[in-house]
Amino acid sequence: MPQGVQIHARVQGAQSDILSEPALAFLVALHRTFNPTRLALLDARDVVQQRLDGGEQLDFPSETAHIRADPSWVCAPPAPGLEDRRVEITGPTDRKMVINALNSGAKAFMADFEDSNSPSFQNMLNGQVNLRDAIRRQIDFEQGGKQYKLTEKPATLIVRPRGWHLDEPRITVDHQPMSGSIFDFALYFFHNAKELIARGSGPYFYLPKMEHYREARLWNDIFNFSQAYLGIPLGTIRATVLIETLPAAFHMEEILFELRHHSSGLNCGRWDYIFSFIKKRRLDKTAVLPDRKDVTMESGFMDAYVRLLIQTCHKRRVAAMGGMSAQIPIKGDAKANEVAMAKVRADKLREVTAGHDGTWIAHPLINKIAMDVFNEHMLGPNQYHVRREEVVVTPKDLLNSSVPGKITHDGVKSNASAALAYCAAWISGNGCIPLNFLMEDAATAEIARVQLWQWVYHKARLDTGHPITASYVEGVLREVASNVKSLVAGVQDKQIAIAVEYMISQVKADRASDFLTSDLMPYLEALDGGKWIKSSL
Ligand SMILES: *[C@@H]1O[C@H](CO)[C@@H](O)[C@H](O)[C@H]1NC(C)=O
Ligand SMILES: *[C@@H]1O[C@H](CO)[C@@H](O)[C@H](O)[C@H]1NC(C)=O
Ligand SMILES: CC(=O)N[C@H]1CO[C@H](CO)[C@@H](O)[C@@H]1O
Repeated sequence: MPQGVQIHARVQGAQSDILSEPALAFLVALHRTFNPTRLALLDARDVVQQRLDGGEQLDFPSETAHIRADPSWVCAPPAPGLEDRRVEITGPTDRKMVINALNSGAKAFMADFEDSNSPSFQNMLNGQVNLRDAIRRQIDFEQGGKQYKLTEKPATLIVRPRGWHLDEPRITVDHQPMSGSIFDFALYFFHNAKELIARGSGPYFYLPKMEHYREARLWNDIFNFSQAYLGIPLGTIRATVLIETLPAAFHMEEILFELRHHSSGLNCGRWDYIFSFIKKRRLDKTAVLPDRKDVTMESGFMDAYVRLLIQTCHKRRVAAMGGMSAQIPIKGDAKANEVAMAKVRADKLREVTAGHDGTWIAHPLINKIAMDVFNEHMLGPNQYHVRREEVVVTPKDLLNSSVPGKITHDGVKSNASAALAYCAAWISGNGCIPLNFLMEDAATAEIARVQLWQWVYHKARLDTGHPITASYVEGVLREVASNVKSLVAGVQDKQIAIAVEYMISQVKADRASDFLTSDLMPYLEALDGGKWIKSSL
């Protein structure tokens, strides 16, 4: 073990190949070089939040006006396997899912260590093992008479590491927890970059939840360092940044600029964006939103951000990726299924006609629907020529919170139920659950959590005039708790009880927490058979 490293959880079987001595040495080098910057950038987020709490409004940064005004710079050309991204499938990294997603017919698979994954150490390490084996085509297996086998031309693999705010508390370096982002990125890169290049692909990433262009600069510095460390050419890595926080919408050009040697575009992370919109403007009474189902892509602030993202990406010649429709197929009810699939089709049509170069799906059976829409309306590999020069998006547009809709008892109830079900599942080691035929991940659960907080904090009222008080929401949470077991397979009473207490404490809090995934992290300890140190956050 390199000096200064400690592992605080059980590591067994193939997992120990992932945490090999040279891989740990790489983690240590990255941690010592870059973790101080990460911590400083997280502190800077708090400073921005305090200013917003004090009534300041977000704006495009003045110090980088010259970067936005300079038409001459463009991003790196598409790397092998990323030339045409019309449909990308996303999902966690279990072995079966990895095979099904790579075989789905989608152009790319975003293998997710982030919001659709519960970050128990077992999940993180097994995911690395599965990706390593998939890249080397050593992943085929048989179970219950069924063959799981990679096809000849699997999707291009893109990996999403955790965001900057998450620690990896099971590994400490010099008694400090590692960064979850660095851990996920580094292990995947270290074990697979050369193999991917040799097979005609490359190390590709999706980068989540950034809030400032300096956070993109940190990623770029890590990319340069890592490519030099392994001796592969600078500019081999590609990264698509999810624009899914409100502050990042004001930094789109700067984020592309920082990553321009490694950028493969931006993506509209719509669910986290709604979550961030509520959270960043938590004290702003004018930002209170109606029921989650009313906050659609046509809402003023959502529409403005989509248009600005497409315009920005095409100006800099990279992909403007669309987002996820959460609908999944409804088996055994043809009529309901047709309604759900029509929603997916309409959403994909909106994206392709707006100028997006590709979109996301959460289920293999949706691939054909999305593919048909894009094939019909996007004839070449991308739509970079759709420049959207007519688009003018102002800060006011990005902050336009006038969304038609109401807050209803049903809205409170279904959000309470979604938040509880998700938190309970997450604690049990599952980060992605189908609920009422929608795929819920951490981002959608986060919307439910902060909406409940926002309505209580701002003393909002239901459409009936009934005040939304903490005790009313507490009553709803306790009432719907009894249904959670029937909603999600495999959760235990203890986990539901933790979720209920957590959500009640959130609703009553003076401020909702930043992330449920940080708050609930200590409960995952039980799954890892070890006693790891508490997260530093
Ligand atoms: C990172 O690498 C690129 C080449 O891909 C180079 O142009 C750039 O200057 C490097 N950045 C830093 C901060 O070293
Ligand atoms: C805000 O967005 C709505 C669409 O949801 C739009 O009708 C309205 O004109 C916008 N308001 C302003 C001030 O631009
Ligand atoms: C009415 C409303 O907005 N309810 C949403 C709350 O969250 C659940 C969980 O996914 C959704 O299904 C509802 O649409």
